Amino acid sequence: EDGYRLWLKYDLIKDAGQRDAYARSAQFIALNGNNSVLKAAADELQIGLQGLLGKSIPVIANAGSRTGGIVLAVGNGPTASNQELNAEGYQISSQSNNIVINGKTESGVLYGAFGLLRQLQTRQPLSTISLTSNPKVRYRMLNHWDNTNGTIERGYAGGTLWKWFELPERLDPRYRDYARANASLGINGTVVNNVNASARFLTGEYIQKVAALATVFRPYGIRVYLSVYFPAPKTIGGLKTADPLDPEVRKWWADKAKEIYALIPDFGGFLVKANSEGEPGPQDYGRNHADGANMLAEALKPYDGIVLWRAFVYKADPKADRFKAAYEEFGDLDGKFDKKVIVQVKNGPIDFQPREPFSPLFGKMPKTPLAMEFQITQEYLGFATHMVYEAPIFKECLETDTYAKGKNSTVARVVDGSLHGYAITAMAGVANTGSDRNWTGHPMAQANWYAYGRLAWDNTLSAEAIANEWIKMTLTNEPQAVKHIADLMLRSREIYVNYNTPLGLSRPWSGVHFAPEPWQNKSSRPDWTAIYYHRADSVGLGFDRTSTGSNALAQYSPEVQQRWNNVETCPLPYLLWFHHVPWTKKLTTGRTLWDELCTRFYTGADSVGWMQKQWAQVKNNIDPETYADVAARLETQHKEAIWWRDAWVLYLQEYARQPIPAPYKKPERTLGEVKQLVDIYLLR
Ligand code: BDP
Repeated sequence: EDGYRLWLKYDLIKDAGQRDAYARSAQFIALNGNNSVLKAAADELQIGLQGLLGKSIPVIANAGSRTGGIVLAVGNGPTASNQELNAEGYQISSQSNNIVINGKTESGVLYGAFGLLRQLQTRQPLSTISLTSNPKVRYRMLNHWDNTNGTIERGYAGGTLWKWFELPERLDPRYRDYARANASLGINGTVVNNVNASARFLTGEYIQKVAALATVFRPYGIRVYLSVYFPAPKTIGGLKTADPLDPEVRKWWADKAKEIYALIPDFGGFLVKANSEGEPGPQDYGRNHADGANMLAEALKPYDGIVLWRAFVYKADPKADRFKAAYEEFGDLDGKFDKKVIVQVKNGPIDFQPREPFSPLFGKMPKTPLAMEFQITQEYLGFATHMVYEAPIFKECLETDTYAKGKNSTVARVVDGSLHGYAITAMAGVANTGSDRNWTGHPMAQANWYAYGRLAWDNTLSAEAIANEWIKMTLTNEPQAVKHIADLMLRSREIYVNYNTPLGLSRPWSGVHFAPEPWQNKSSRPDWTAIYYHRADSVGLGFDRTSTGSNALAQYSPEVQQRWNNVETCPLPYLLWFHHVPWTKKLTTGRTLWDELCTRFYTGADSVGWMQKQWAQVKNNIDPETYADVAARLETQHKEAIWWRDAWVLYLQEYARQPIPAPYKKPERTLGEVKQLVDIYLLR
């Protein structure tokens, strides 16, 4: 078992009785016509049923009076009513002794086919099946940070999946499997290249390559998008400026869009990182984000494409609080964007930390559709050696109340449009896929791709339900083992936070975002040092964002402020995000800040030992290769968790000047020794 098949394993169901019961309901697949999306649906059902039932199931053109099969139906189909369906939703029901998969569109049927297979994979009964499922947001995307040279920014599972040097002529079979995996979750958009974009992607040469990828993705309901380099009209267009208000620049983009749509008629649109981390943008010409985004929207006007304009911006100002930057730049532009524009906001105000409060922008822009950007790749979550199940991170953000329109104005409702009635809605996940045979490096990181996709489809699913599905489809159906693994997954994020950034600490790293470096104090920008974020001093620890400090809290609704701006009542997970807390301050746990920090660092690192034991319990239920892979990675994780703990406690101890509280033992190494380890790690 090499993990290549992801959650689409379709291994033979061992229980013959169950297999027969399923087989009685799946004697044929009826499909009228030769639409390529429907064909993909029927193909998948054939592959899946062949594996699960050990039988080859015929595809027939029309069920006629036959019963005991699966009928794919588009439009009004034979179901009683599909009023409850939106464009990509599906309904699976039992009718006249057939299982009917009904969708308003072919894509709906495709998602229904995967939905039906999921029922078998998780061993649900089929005889009485009746389910309706609709995606909650319209654009459910993966963002690949892939470069022309084959590398992936913040990718930890090998190189890019896209073989640029072979495209457009050769289509790697893997592209189709990638598309199948995404379609199984309902992901319908792929941004193929890095947000730090090369202008090369807009050349004729690359548009052809991307068009070739699009032909493979199309039958799976997936549209391709490009990240664009804002000054491309200058770099590859030979113009003197990239000013978005310049008529020639506007014409260049309009022509470029035309060229793209001629080759990719269902092209999805543009993703833009501008005036962010050194990337050029409209501000270079005295214009604002809306000017830039609206110009691109105008270029896309004749077509069914959108502009995803990122709000990940902050300036190198030593006095500013980076936390506030996006809100300050975007807040006043609410209502100024073209209706084809959606502003893509990272879940937190800083940058994909193990735990962040939600970005205040989600409570601010009622007139501007906001897309959620989550990071699936584990940039700040231990790359591909630490096991961190991310659904709890995504859920925590989605479920937080912004109070934008009073109680129950959750981030989820902002993003899915139900709060403000956004015309377009989107969710983006920064992909964790790469050329590794198992796609994601850490076998358990497949669950993060899975969980992201499931939540993009339906933000009400629970982290636990998603974990259970994924485990059953991927690892084992044995109930006790499923329980053990789910428990492990569901606790993994909190464990990581405990040894890594407890109580609301953030960014204790330098450029590589892996090794502990809370002492790091030199960089080309103050906000690229660790000390900028944790603010340890002789008095205490944490970033004061109340009115006595940066007052970033003022960017939230009064109800949110009330919860977070009092150090006595601020929830501990967010404490140091908002408060500079004295080392000796008693927290609600009854311990002082210093003791509580130590407790978290130590229990966090110890808990990885618990994770190893928990994993060992399922040894007999898991394929041996996967078992050994995860066990080995957990061993590394344990070693590194202790490394993290030691780095933090020894460093902070210099400020807190207190002993490590009992029963915890003093680290076996000195701060100097830990620093040396990190220096070696950072050597190139
Ligand atoms: C940060 C990454 C950087 C990305 C940037 C972004 O460290 O590589 O380019 O985000 O999202 O997390 O633009």
